[in-house]
Amino acid sequence: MALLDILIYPDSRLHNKAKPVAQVDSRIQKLIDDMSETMYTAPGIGLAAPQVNVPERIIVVDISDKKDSLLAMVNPEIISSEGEDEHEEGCLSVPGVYAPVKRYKKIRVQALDKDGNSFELDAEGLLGVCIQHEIDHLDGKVFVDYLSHLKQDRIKKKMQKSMRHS
Ligand code: GNR
Ligand code: NI
Repeated sequence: MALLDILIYPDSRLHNKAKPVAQVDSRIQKLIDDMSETMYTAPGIGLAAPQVNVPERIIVVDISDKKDSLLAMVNPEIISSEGEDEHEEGCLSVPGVYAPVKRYKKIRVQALDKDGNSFELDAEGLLGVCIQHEIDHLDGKVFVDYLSHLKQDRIKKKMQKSMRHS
């Protein structure tokens, strides 16, 4: 396995739309392993392939305390949703920044698993938030895109400053 480098906002590659995976083969399985290792090491509760500069529709999520409940989703799609709720979010691509974002309260998601088999999942709470955050990354969206332009400008400056000092 290998640790992958995570792109940091504002990086234009975080704003590209990712392509669907045509076939879940050994290349995709290895990428899922490397993404999982990268997520657990960060540490984070989710990671989307575009964050590690792979423009394909793959996400990994694990919200468990013991880090033993890995969920890998290829070509995930929200097939139904209910309600709205606001949660504080953070992102490995925007380190040190936290802000509330409005999301669906409940979602039903369809995806392919690591073996290429289709499955559906109902999610709410932190799992639902995290899956919506990751699917946004596949569509080229970062959570700060939902904030005011003034806040976005402040965050960009903060990120550029921290890059200069690292
Ligand atoms: O580690 C993460 N924590 C988190 C907290 C609240 C809402 C969303 C997230 S996802 C984030 C990891 C990440 O950046 N995934 O893209
Ligand atoms: Ni993120």
